[in-house]
Amino acid sequence: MLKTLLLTGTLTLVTVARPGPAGAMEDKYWVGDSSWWDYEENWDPPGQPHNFDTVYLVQNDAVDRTVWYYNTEYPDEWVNLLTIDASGPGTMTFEMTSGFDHPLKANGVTVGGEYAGILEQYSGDVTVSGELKVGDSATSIGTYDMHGGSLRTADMHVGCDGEGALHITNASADITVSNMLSFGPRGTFTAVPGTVIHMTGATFAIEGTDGGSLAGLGKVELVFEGGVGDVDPFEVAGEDRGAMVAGFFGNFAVGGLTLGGVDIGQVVLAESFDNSPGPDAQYVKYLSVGAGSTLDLNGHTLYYGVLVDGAGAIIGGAPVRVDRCGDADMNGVVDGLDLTAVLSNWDTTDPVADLDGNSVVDGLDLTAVINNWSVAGGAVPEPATVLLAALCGMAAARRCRHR
Ligand SMILES: [Ca+2]
Ligand SMILES: [Ca+2]
Ligand SMILES: [Ca+2]
Repeated sequence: MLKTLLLTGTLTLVTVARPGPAGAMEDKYWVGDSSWWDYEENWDPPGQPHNFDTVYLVQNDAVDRTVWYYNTEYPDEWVNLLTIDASGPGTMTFEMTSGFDHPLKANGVTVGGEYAGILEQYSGDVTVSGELKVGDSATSIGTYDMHGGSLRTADMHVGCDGEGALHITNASADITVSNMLSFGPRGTFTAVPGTVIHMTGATFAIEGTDGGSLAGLGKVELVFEGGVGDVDPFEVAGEDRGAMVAGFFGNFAVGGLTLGGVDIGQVVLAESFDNSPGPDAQYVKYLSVGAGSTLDLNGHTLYYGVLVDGAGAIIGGAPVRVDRCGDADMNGVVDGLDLTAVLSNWDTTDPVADLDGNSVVDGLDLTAVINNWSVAGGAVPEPATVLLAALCGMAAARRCRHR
């Protein structure tokens, strides 16, 4: 629709010049319907927010509104708190529109404060010096869909006390959290493979008890790179299902835990919340502890599928390698992709294809693929995937007992 409007000229981008010097900080309320951020008449008091104004994208009627962000007038100025919150049946969506790479700088952003709010980011750079809260109070529903662009925030809380959803639909989304990334009791998270979240001094916290609601964790790589003066707690959240691939599904498993990026990373496993039955354990598909980095298990159980890099220090216990049962890429299906991984890395030390962990890709790894062959090339629905993983785990247990 937006493109249509632009092409037909029914909506013309006009940046309204504000005469005179910048005024004092104000409370700015959206009073327009769906329209552009920089149109003066959409605001009460009139004028595009800037200069640490407190911004309310709120409404209480049945109209669905989208506020398209367009800011060439004050690209370097900050707003104080931006709140996106609809109390009526209509939706309130704040959209960082595709093709307009305009920066948004805020002390804080609340998506769903007491009611419901939606943030759709296709483009542009969001910088938050304090808290980005998605689903703040108990009555709120917040949704943050990130399709591109960048986010730099001190804190990101997905589901503070309310329902908060984070959906990352494009691996090009550039995300850095510098103080805390938390998922609350009603937080949900989905992501596409290849998603990376940079943790530059950030605690990782989970308060939920349903691993399936945070399935995105299994797709994301968390890169801890806070430097020498920083040690980041990491909440251990999964159910201890033993050294089996079943631990990777619906169980708070993280796709990649990487220590060391632009700087070294130091992480200490922590148990602040009882997320799962029994003592919590953490599953990680790809574990990398780079030279100079330190991972402190702190007495907790950490399972991993592939040790990508172990040049750094691992203290406080020893991580346990999961028997991947032929599932080289840990996607819950043993199929042609796993076979290709083994054959294309034949006679190398490739850690992904080295299924049995004997440091060479050979007939033993090929046998693991063949013996656990599950579905011939087809994708299977999630429940079946979990079942296959569980069966695979059971098979592994039987083999272990036979040894
Ligand atoms: Ca826990
Ligand atoms: Ca597989
Ligand atoms: Ca091997």
